[in-house]
Amino acid sequence: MRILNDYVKRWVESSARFLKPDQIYWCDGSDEEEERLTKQAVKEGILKPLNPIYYPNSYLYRSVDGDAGPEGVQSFLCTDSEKDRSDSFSWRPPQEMYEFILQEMQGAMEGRTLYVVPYIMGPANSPFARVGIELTDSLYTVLNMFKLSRIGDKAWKIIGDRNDFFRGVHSKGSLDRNNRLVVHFPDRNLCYSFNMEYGGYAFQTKASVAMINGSYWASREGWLAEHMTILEVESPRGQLYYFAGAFPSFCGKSNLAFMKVPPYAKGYKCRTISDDSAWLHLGPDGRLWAVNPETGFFSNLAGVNAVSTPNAYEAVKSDTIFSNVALDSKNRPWWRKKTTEPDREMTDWRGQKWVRGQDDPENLDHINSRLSVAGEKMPSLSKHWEEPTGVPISAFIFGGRSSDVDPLVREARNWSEGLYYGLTLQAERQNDLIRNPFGMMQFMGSDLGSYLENWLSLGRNLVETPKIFRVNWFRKDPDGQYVWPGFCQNFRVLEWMIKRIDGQISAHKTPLGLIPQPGDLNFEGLDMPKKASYEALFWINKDAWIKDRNHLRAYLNNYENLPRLFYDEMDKEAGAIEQY
Ligand code: GTP
Ligand code: SPV
Ligand code: MN
Repeated sequence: MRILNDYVKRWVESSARFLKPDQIYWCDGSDEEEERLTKQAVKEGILKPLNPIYYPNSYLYRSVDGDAGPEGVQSFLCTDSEKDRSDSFSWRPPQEMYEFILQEMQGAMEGRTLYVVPYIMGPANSPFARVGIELTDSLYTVLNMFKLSRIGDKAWKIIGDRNDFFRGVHSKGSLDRNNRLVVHFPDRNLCYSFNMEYGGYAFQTKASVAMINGSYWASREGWLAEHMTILEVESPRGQLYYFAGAFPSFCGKSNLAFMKVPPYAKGYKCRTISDDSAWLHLGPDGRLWAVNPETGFFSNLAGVNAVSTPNAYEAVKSDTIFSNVALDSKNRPWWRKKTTEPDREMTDWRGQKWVRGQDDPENLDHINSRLSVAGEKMPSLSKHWEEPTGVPISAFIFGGRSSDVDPLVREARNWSEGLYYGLTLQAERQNDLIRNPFGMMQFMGSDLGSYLENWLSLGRNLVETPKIFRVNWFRKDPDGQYVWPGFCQNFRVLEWMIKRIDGQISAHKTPLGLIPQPGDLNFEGLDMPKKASYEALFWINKDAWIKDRNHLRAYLNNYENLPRLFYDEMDKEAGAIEQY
C-alpha cells in the first residue's frame, strides 16, 4: 500500500543522514503491526504489562524524572519574519535555529531505529484534514500514535505524491532534562522535539500540529485551532447540541467530554467528539463546524473513578497505555482518587516500593499521570465523531479554575462580552494564579493580538454567533470545600444552557452577564440546601473580582496591539463590578 513519493524519500534520507539511525522502519498502521511493536516494546522494557485479568492488553510506561510533564521545556516558534512571532514562544532567526537544532540532534539516533509515522489530522475525507509525517526513535511514541492519530497506510494514501505534508522529527536523545527542546518552523511546515519523551511534545500530532502550528495557520487562514473539548448532547426530543469548551490545562475539558448524564435527567444523552483539541471552520451555512484533529485520548487520570468519570473509567479497562501511574499489590494501575485509599504496599510511579502511612502520598502516582486510549474505546463516543464536515457548534463554554471569583455559570449578552469571558480565563495552581486567555496560551502559535483579531473577524462572518457561556466548577466555601459537586453533575449546567439556547427560559440579568433564575438550575437529588447553594454558587465577591482584574490588567500590559474592544469590555465590566 505504501506510496513513497520522492519528496518523502528525500526528506527521510536527508534526516537519516544527520540522525544516523541503525535502521529505518516504515509504519503501515495495521493491527498486526501494533501488536508486533507492542511485544517488542515489552521485550525492550519500554512498556510493562499490567495484570491481564483486570487490564488486558494494557501497559505501564514510566517517564524518567523531569519528563512526565511539559514543565521546563524550552520551546521556540521561529516564524520567517520576526513580526509574526508568537507571544508564547521564544523566537530566533529560522535559519540560525535550524542549523542549531540539526547540530544538537547530530547522531541522536545512533544504535536506534528511526520509525517513519505518517498521519492524517482530522477525518480522512474531510476538507479540513491535513497530513504529516513524524520521524521518531521512540517506540512509546509510535504506540501512542496508533491510538491517538490516524496513522499508516490510510495516511500514505492521502500523502500520495504531495509535498505539502507537515514534517516532524523527534528524538529521545539523552533525555537530558536540562536540554528539552521543541522548535517549530510554521512557515516551513516543520518541527523538531528533542531530549524528551513526554507525550505532549513527543507525539507531535498532539500539541505541535493540532494546536501550535494549527493556530498559526488558522489565524492566517481565518479558522480556529483550539485547546477545546467537543461534546454532543441529545435532548429527550432527539435534538442534538454541540458544545465547544475551552479550559486551561487541568481544568476539566476531558471530564466534560466524557460526561455521563446523571440519573435525574431522563432522556438526555452526552457523547464525546473530542477531549482536548478542535479545528473549527466557517461552513457554507454561516455556522461554525468543528472536527477533532485526533482519534484518541491522552487524558489526565487524576480524579478518574467509577463515580466521577464512569466513561473514562470504563474505557481504560483494556487496550490502554498508562503513563506514570502507581501499581497496586495485584499489578493493577493506580492513580489518585481511583479508590479512596491505595493498598498498604504499592509501587510508586518511579518503580520504588511505597508504604501507606510511611511514604508521602504525593510521590505515589504522578500528578500528570495520563491514559492513552483509542476513540473507539470510549463508551460515550459519538457516531458523528468522524463526520468529514464536522459538527455544528451550538455554544462555546469557557471555563477556568477559581476559588472565589467566577460564579458557577454566566451567559454572555453578546459575542464581544463572550470573547472577553475567554480572555479573562485563569487557573489557580497550588499558590499561583495563572492567566490563560482562551486556555490557549501555551499553544498559541500567533501573537495574542492576531489571535483575538481572528476571533473577531470570524464572528463578523457568522450568520448567527453561537452563545458563549463562562463556567467555574471550582468555587470554594470559606472552609476550602468545593461548593459545587461537579463532574457528572455539571450536566445540570448544560441542561440550563440548552434551555437558554432554545429560548425556553429567561435568565436573571446581572451587570456581569446572565445567570439562571433561582429554580431554573435543577438541584433535584443533590445533597445541597437549595437556597444556600444558589447563593453560594452565584454571589459576587467584589473584592476578589477587583483583585483578579488588576492581575489581568498587569498581565495584559505584557502584550501589544490587542483589539480595542477587549479594553472596552474590561472598562464596562469594571463599572459593573462597582455597581455591586
Ligand atoms: P488537560 O488534558 O491537561 O488539558 O486537562 P483537562 O482540561 O482535560 O482537565 P481534566 O478533565 O483532565 O481535569 C483535570 C482535573 O480536574 C482532574 O483531576 C479532574 O478530576 C478535576 N475535575 C474535572 N472536572 C471537575 C469538576 O467538575 N469538579 C472538580 N472538583 N474537579 C474536576
Ligand atoms: C495539556 O497540557 O493541556 C495537555 C497535555 O492536554 S499535553 O498537551 O499533551 O501536554
Ligand atoms: Mn490539554
